[in-house]
Amino acid sequence: MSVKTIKAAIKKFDRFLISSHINPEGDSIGSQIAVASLLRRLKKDVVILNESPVPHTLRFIEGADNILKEIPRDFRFQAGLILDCPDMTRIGNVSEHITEDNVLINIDHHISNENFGRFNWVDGNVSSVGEMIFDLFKAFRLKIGYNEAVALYVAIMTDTGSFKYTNTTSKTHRIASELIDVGVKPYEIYGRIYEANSLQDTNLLGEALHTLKVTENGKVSWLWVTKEMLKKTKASLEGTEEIINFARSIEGVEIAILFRETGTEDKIKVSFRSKGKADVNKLASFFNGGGHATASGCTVFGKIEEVEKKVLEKAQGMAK
Ligand SMILES: [Mn+2]
Repeated sequence: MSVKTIKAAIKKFDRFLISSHINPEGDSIGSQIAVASLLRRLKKDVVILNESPVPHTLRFIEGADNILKEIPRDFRFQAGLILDCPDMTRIGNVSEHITEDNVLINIDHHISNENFGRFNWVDGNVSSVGEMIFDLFKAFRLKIGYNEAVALYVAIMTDTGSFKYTNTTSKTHRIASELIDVGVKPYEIYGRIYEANSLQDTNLLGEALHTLKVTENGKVSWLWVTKEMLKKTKASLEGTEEIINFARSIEGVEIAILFRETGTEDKIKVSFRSKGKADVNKLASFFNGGGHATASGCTVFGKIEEVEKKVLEKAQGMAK
């Protein structure tokens, strides 16, 4: 399906529930805020509902305060607009509010997307849902305002690793350029998000780097974040997502892996990053996870040492 079909679908309904995945990042938060603004300009009733809170580095985005954790009691909606989610389990407890009567509109860029909606606009070739929402503004012939531009810029900047991942295209830059023309200041947005780490999170990075290892052939690197480290540094789990980039940045590495102990016993969160050669969506799908070819994740049950062994075996098979 294309942006045109989604435009036609949106026109049919008046009341929307917008949601996105648990543990949200820049693309999910920025895209939700931008599309909510678009719908309100079309005189639609809109509620954004997320299971998880907005990470503190993203709270500066105008409209972030309007993301709710509980649905207003009298709010009835016709359509659920689900962003940046490969499947419906990713919206967590928000799914409890969705009934058979609700039409789902699915806008996503994960190649592993299950096309769970009545309307599915899924494009695995775009950097971010932010780019897709930009196209939606164009389809409705709406001039993008400053706050909308900031939200979209955040979505695109974060999902492209600040315009350096393989998903960054000339169109990505053309969109960014247009958003800058609206008034977005790249240094300001970058500073807000990437130069606002807490001392605790930086100390955690130090701890995690002590566990960094690389396979003999140098193609797979990995590190750990344990419960012990989180306790010692008082860091937040929220601040751990960027740590994997240090493993990825080593010369010759093709696959980087981060193993994180969660609060739950023997449940390990595993994140993967690839520099482009290895398809880590495939790697994650061995363990019932998914994502993109260059960034993906899964949850594996077991002790961290056991999970490391299992996952490394598969990863090494893919990066020989
Ligand atoms: Mn995304």
